[in-house]
Amino acid sequence: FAGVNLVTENNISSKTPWFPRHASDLDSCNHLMTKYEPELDMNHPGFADKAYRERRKEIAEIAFAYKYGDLIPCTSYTESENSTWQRVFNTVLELMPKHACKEYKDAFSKLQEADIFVPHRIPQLDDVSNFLRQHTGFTLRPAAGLLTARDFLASLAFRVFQSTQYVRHANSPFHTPEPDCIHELLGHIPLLADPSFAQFSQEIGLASLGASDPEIEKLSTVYWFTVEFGLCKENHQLKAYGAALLSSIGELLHALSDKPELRAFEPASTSVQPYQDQEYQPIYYVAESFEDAKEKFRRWVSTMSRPFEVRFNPHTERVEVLDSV
Ligand code: TIH
Ligand code: FE2
Repeated sequence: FAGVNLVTENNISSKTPWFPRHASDLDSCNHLMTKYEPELDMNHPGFADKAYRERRKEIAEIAFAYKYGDLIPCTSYTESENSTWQRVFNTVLELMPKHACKEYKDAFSKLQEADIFVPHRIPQLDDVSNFLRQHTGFTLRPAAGLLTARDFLASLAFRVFQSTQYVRHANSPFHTPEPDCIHELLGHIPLLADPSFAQFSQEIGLASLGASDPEIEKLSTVYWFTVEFGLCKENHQLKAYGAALLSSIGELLHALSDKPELRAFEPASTSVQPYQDQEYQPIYYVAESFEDAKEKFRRWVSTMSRPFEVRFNPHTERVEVLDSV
């Protein structure tokens, strides 16, 4: 690291958007995107269901009150919520052996052994957070809904994953247009327990700190086509690793059918591919492996315009800013 200096506050251009420097700064990274809230979106299955909307609000209170260092309060889920979980959980069990990547399956087994993944009850975020901490150092924070890309990606830089805690509407168990805890748990959690994937996720986060708006847009598009909807190869077969595929049997089967277009993951082109988030994707990107995706991502990130580099110090949970000479 010869020639690399820590920069002082003043060396960061005043044009650089604010970004969190310490994990506790994530207390300010909880801005919500309102586009899918059940009150506002007429297509949302909860739009006409007042009790559902009330329940969502009740659970969101936990996230609004949460501060760095708190335990994540338990939610006591209703019988109907647990049964929605069970329906999705059972289909994942059925489809996973054939369609999920190896890393997902391995971590899934560990979550079952730890009694965190069981069919009849929704896991509590605090138990999941402790599990992840022991495997990759990732932890969870409760989120009240879909966050802005900037806030969501920033938390990944600290190995913090912002997770919703409410449950999708009982009428649409197999696909929802917005994240819910079933998506977080069955989609994201297993891979966040995999060291290589955890590293990839953190690097997307680090690249986002202080990035310009157009760069954030590109990074969140890469996130979309990898972490959410990614496919990969395994012994010449196509497997799913994207969380939104693994938590939605509807879309998983669509992705692996002959309907969508498949392209090789290439950050420069993937990052500018427009996507839609209401229906199944028409295009998916295929990675050779996590290691290969990470290599390509690193090379592409190094072409971004940010005039400084960052590195995460896990002992202090602080992001250090370095001059990039
Ligand atoms: N479509 C996912 C599901 O049904 O589980 C939820 C989503 C997560 C991110 C985008 S959509
Ligand atoms: Fe997600």
